[in-house]
Amino acid sequence: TRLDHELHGAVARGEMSLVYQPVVDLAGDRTVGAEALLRWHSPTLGPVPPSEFVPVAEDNGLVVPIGRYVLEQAAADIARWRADGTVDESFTVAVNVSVRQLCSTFPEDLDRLLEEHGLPHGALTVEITESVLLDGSVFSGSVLSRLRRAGTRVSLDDFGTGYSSLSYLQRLPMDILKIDRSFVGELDGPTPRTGLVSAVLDLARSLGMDVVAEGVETPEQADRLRLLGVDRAQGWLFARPLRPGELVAHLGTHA
Ligand code: G
Ligand code: G
Ligand code: MN
Ligand code: NA
Repeated sequence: TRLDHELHGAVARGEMSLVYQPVVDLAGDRTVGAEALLRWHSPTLGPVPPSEFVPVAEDNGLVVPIGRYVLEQAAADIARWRADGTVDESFTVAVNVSVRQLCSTFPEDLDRLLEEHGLPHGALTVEITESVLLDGSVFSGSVLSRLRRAGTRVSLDDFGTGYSSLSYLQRLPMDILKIDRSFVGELDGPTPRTGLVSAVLDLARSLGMDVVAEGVETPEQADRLRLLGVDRAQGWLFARPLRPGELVAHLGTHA
């Protein structure tokens, strides 16, 4: 296809970039980290969202070099921000990693990259989507264990939209659960549906996991999440995904 064709060489031609969406601590409204989100601006196709090109890149294998670009860019950005005092050592950047990328030489690549930039494993968090659990769970399980032994925190994205059962979560230990925005969206109005968020919180606590709520758009949603005891959140209420320079400016006023 056209998209497949244009995707070849897109990184080398400088068409890819990262934006960062702040993650806030709900108790203090402080920015404690950010999620790196990939952007592709093709000169012929225009902006193409990751939901369209990541699946194609998974199929044609380009997700490996693209994923390497994402890791390298995120590591370089965070190393620079730490060096110039924009962020402190507690600030973490979450990077989305696809199944195919995890199944390559991911842990080794990550170790080398962090060492090159003089970063501890805590500087980057690895975010995987729930569907990874279905897809070769035995292998990704060993990769995840290796990452976590080295000190990398692993986060389960889009939680609640897939099929992960309790037994998966017990067998594949992870550090953070990200509550999908579809559930956060039900926290508005006179009869908010808090049941699912409460259940996820209980589950996370029983497994010793932290929780991040995604897609927070209204003050009402943030208040309900605070009352329920959710630690951290991201969403348009706090900030949209920002270009690196915009994130630095944002941190100047929201750190
Ligand atoms: O804003 P947004 O359209 O960026 O993100 C949509 C989805 O695309 C995210 O939920 C995420 O799962 C995926 N995505 C964004 N950036 C990356 C990336 O760098 N790598 C991978 N594998 N997926 C990403
Ligand atoms: O990794 P993941 O699929 O969760 O990526 C987050 C996606 O959600 C990105 O595409 C991002 O642009 C989008 N997003 C971020 N904040 C909000 C929000 O408050 N509302 C909605 N609807 N989408 C958001
Ligand atoms: Mn994500
Ligand atoms: Na998500």
